[in-house]
Amino acid sequence: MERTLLLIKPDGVRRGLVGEVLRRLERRGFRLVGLKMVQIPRSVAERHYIDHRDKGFYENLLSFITSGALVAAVIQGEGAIQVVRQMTGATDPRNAQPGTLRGDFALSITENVVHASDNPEKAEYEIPLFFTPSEIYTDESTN
Ligand code: 3AN
Repeated sequence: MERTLLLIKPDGVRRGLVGEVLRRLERRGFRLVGLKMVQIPRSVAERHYIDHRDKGFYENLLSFITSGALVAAVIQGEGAIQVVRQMTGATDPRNAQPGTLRGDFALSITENVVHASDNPEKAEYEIPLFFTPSEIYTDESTN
């Protein structure tokens, strides 16, 4: 079964959107198999955003993502990577469709509420940055 990493970024936590985001994902039929609140150190943020290290917005991005607690979740289900990305909406919230998380809750490209892995290789890279294997609850262990 496919798994993806979903982050509710510090702005989403500060604005009280944790329940709303998780509710939408669960209602869609996905299962939460990992969940934690954590303020990540710069070293984890650097690894998470390694693809953006040469971009002009990189330092801003790092200071924002480390600015407060975030909620990290491992979401499991059929087509999780693609479907959760669709539910997230476009990176620039001005282009995000209404009905998506960013389309409903964001206007800023930096403070855009959520992150979701954008392909299987990324999901495989990102999940272990936030979760050890024993923090992921498989069907067997939760049934
Ligand atoms: P997504 O989060 O939709 O996968 P990415 O991976 O292209 O988008 O970008 C990662 C994060 O970097 C975005 N969520 C956003 O916070 C930030 N970001 C991307 N593009 C810009 C930009 N042009 N200006 C400022 N921040 C940006």
